[in-house]
Amino acid sequence: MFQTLNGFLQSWEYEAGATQKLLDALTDASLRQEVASMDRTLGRIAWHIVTAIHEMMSRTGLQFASPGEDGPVPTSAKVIADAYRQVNDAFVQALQTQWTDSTLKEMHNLYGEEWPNGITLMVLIRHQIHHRGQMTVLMRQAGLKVPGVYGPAREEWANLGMEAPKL
Ligand code: NI
Repeated sequence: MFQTLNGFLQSWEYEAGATQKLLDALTDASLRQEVASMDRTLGRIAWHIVTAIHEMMSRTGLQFASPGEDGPVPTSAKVIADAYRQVNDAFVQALQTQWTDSTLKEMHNLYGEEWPNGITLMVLIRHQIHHRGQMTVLMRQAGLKVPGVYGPAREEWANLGMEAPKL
């Protein structure tokens, strides 16, 4: 649970930056990558990450512009990556202008439970991490280079003058 708005914003800056790097690495063809025909494609997961910020945070009364969950998934990777950039900027600006530290203790109904906003922000981060992990697997399967998130990806070890650890 976040106690201060600044504490969240500092964590979120890194998380949103890592998400943006992944979205910027997508190609149009890769959006069709899927684990199985019953599962979400890479494009659908990426778009879910974009729209989930507003889907979740609007339940707290926070107001900012975002595409909705229900529209069709864009077929352009650039459209998805640019949408995340815009939604994220609007989200951060909304937090900075509409919330203070004390707003984090306010309770709202999220999916049938009462959560303080400080918890909702933590869940937002965890939800994004969960889907970002799914994305990195599908990105490898689609033959894309995957940027490192919490440490170097395979190709990035060489830039550090090191060999990737073998398992
Ligand atoms: Ni989800």
